[in-house]
Amino acid sequence: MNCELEKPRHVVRKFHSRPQHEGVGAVVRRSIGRFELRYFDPFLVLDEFSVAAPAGFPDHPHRGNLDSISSKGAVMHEDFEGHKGLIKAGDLQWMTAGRGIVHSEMPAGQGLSKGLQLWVNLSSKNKMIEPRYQEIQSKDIASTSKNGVTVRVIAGESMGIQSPVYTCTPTMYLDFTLKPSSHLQQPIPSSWNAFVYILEGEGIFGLEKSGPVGAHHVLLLGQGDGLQVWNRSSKMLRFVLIGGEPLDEPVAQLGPFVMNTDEEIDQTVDDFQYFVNGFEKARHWRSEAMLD
Ligand code: FJE
Ligand code: FE
Repeated sequence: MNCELEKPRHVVRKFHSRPQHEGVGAVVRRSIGRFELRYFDPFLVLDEFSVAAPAGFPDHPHRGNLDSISSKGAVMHEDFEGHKGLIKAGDLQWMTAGRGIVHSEMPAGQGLSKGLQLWVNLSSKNKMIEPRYQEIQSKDIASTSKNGVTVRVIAGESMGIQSPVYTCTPTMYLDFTLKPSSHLQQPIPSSWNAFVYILEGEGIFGLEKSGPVGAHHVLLLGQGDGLQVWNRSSKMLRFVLIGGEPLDEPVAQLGPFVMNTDEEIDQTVDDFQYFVNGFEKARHWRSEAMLD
């Protein structure tokens, strides 16, 4: 690659994500957001999900965070604003919950729906914005390949290409595939927190002398201006590199409600219960998934 890093980041913590139950009958591997790793500013949750009907994530609310789904196998999404759509294999949905959303996320079609769900925190000034969606079909996700390295740019930029997704909290989300014997150097803004989640194969991350790490591991990166990765195995290596500007604000969280103070959480619970301040439409709405 054409860029030389001055201070490559090293891996400072490593966790293996085991399957756990979430939603209704669904199984996820949670990396960020698990007990030992409650919060990695600005990231609240990263789940690798693998779900088949009738299991899924029926009607539930969000406030104060945004979440993205990138899927491998279809997920049907619908919300109380009447927004509805199928997230197909390779597609991306970036939802900014803001002041409030109630939605359902259910697998569609035969077999397993797999993918990643990331929850990014919003700064105090953005927590109560109007909810919005950005949906991008697989064919429209910016992608490029060079010297055995392929990147799909979900958010941010890499290898000279840029994602059209706008993120309120500055975020980089890159989906890399490295052929055997390939090497990657990816710049990351020095003030950002960043981590890797490995989906397939095994790779050497950070220090060339370190041992290879395999699928379902999350690697938190230390300080520096970028990341180096080597694929010395005989198989494809696939991982995501996710980074974000830390908010450096207090976090008060009750499940899908993420605010700054306990008072704001109490207010949110009231708002949801009494259908006010953004939750008006929750009074009469049920997803089709719930009506079946
Ligand atoms: C949620 C429990 C949940 N990971 N991965 C509590 F499971 C969820 C939730 C999800 C989810 C949805 C998809 Cl499609 C994929 C997920 C958790 O919906 F929001 C709360 N509050
Ligand atoms: Fe949700």
